[in-house]
Amino acid sequence: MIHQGIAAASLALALVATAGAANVVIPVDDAASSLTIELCVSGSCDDDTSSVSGTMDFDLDMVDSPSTITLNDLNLVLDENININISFGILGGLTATGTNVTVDYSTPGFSIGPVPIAADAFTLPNVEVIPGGDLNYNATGLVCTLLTGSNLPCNDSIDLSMNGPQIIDMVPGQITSVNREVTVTVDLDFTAPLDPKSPDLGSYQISGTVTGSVTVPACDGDANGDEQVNFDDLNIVLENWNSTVTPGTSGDLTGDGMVNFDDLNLLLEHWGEEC
Ligand SMILES: [Ca+2]
Ligand SMILES: [Ca+2]
Repeated sequence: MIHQGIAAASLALALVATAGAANVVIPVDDAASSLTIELCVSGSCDDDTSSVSGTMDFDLDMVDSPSTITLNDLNLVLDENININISFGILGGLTATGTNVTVDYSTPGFSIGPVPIAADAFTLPNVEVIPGGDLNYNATGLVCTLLTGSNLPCNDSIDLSMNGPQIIDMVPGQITSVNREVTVTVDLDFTAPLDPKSPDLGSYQISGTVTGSVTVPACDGDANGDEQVNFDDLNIVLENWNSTVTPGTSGDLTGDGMVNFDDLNLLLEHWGEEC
């Protein structure tokens, strides 16, 4: 019964949290987004950077001047191969190529947030991601000996998803919304072992900044910007009835600077809609 109570309370909270939320699916701007993979073996490291494509899926409490943000999904794809070369000179070394590397939100359907937005900034806690792709490596000399000692071959392909999900304690982000164009930027940084069974062997770190923008279509009939057309909007229209206002504000839904029957008609046409 306790569990049922908690489940019911969680459901009620979820319903409250999603009421009036605007969903924005943002294509990642590959020209302004990049992730770096640094591979470290036996204390020596090398890194390579790729531009990033994909999508980010968020909910905002409102499109204009949002005060909360919720993360629904992340699907990030590294556009280029990652080439790593760690050399110990005459003692050998390791070359590795990462192909089709991805970073995906590992629990779609289980959202994080809403978290508050303050001065265009927010922090998403405990974001669980799962890296994907293949890491083909070739080890010689000392590194090969180390791998053999961990019962790993000196030449192999590692499926990066085999390590399972990785939890990023804090993902800082920034958001701006101007004329319904929403831009979100997040900073990712996490480190995972190369082989969870041999954590001393080495690790890789994925870090970088991912950003993108999307223009959210106008929500006809929505006077208060919460992406729903209901009594809250009707009240705003009635409060400003027959007034001259700044166009597009204070219940002027048609953008002509007057609050009158044209606005009421538009509101009623879209009554009950969610944008
Ligand atoms: Ca509204
Ligand atoms: Ca009007």
